[in-house]
Amino acid sequence: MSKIQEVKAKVEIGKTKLVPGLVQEALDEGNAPGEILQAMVDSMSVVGEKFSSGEIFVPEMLIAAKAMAKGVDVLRPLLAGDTSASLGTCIIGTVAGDLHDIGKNLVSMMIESAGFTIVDLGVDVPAERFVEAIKENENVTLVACSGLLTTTMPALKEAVQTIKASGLDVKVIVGGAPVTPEYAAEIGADGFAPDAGSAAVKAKEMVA
Ligand code: B1M
Repeated sequence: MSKIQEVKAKVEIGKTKLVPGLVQEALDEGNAPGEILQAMVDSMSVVGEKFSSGEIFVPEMLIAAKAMAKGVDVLRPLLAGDTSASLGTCIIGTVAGDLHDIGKNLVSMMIESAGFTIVDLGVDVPAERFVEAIKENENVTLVACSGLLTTTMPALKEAVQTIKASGLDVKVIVGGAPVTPEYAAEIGADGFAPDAGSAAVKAKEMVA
């Protein structure tokens, strides 16, 4: 089994202590950080499928997520790149009712590397909290809202509409597995991205 396959297999079964070392070994073997990250993203798809089919339950899903987060920590310095430019501050969070943060953290890392200062509000963020954070922080140019559940898509809509109703001059980007470009447009977001890499590109375009 290649090191990348080992990383994938160990993330799937939530081997939190083993994953960082395996990720490092995969890097030492010359594998690209993006390739290792993709293997871990693929693991989470497998975990999701196993959860859907009743083969595993929430605790197993949770430890797999923790294992992936530990692996991402090893890759972070290699993926984050140059953070010297300043495109202003980006407030980021996962919307109310939603506790998923792996995708949001990847998006945060990539947007930071595009040249934004990040203020991460975490998960389960009420709509009004985004507005407070825009007011509390200097030079906020962008708000990034993540949502992973079909049941929290209305919370995404509420977040965007509350930010827009505040009259504050910021752009709003949304994304997450159930979000489509059509839904993003329908709820009044200024931008949408399907993944972390394109979120960084889009974020830059939006504030240019
Ligand atoms: Co949850 N969960 N989960 N879960 N979970 C999903 C999302 C699910 C698809 C699994 C399944 O059934 N197959 C399903 C949702 C179904 C649906 O809504 N239709 C689901 C469910 C049902 C639930 C619970 C309701 C289960 C329960 O309690 N019965 C519960 C809800 C809790 C809550 O939030 N209130 C729940 C709980 C959890 C855990 C806490 C155990 C854990 C999360 C831990 C954590 O995040 N710290 C968890 C996990 C791990 C998953 C899966 C397996 C993996 C998610 C993940 O991290 N993927 C997931 C199945 C799956 O995704 N296939 C599942 C990897 C990550 C890199 O991808 O987050 O999609 P993703 O992010 C991508 C893009 O979406 C995009 O870029 C990212 C990187 O490229 N993106 C953006 C994300 N945000 C963006 C923002 C942007 C732009 C792009 O701009 C701002």
